[in-house]
Amino acid sequence: MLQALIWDLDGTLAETERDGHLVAFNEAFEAHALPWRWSVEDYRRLLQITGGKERLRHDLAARPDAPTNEAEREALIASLHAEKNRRYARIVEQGGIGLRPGVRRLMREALAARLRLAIATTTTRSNADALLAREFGPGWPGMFAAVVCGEDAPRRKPDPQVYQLCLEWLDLDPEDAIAIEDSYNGLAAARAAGLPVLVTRSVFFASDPHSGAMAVCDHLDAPATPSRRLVGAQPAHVDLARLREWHALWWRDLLPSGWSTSFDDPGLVA
Ligand code: XBP
Ligand code: MG
Repeated sequence: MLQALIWDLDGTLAETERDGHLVAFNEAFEAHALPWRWSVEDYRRLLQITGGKERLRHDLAARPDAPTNEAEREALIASLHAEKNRRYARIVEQGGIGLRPGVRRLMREALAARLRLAIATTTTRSNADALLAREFGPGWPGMFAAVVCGEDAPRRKPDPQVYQLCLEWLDLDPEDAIAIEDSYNGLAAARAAGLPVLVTRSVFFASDPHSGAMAVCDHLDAPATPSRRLVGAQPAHVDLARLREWHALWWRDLLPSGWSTSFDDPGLVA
């Protein structure tokens, strides 16, 4: 029985990377009087590294003008990351981001049907708090049964840790929930935790493979394509009735038939 929707945050709830983190990283470089800037194309490549500090560490490793002393480099990474998060929160508080189409509608629908909502993100908790407070107001903690962030799950996606912890906090099995993700790393993490995944493509991950997804869409108000093993029409948008239908098919027909649901099973390409 479907009991919860587990949402990724960056790229899924909102286009936080393009409109928030990238802008804030570049502002942080400037505030530190560093000549470094990331272009949109640089950032698309860097997003293969999940986690803002990890992304900085990866980038600095290739910069001849970054500190060579490890302690100094780590101190710079920590300082840049803290500055980036302060600036990110300011962008969010000023309303510079906003939810993606259909997110609020599907959340309301799920809550009205007494499903639980949860967040499974690798971002820092202060970033999640800023976005959720801005979009849902001061009562936002009452909307979510679990909010698992980067500090809680240090092993970054595609490691399943953040999803496993989320299921643990919800006291649910993977059969009881659906994950909603935008990136292949996120899809892989959720699938490795045993969850069926709806992929809602974001700007930076639009061409990521979505092999193993339960269904894929450009956003929740757009038509969705279910995995070809889930027989059914292409709905005009993603609503709870359709998610319930796919979820039931996923577990009732797909698994007992002996098909593998590993995320690289080519038979599961949507
Ligand atoms: C999100 C991330 C995060 C954000 C930045 O990935 O990788 O690192 O880019 O946040 P996902 P921090 O959507 O797969 O959870 O700087 O706080 O890490
Ligand atoms: Mg994401």
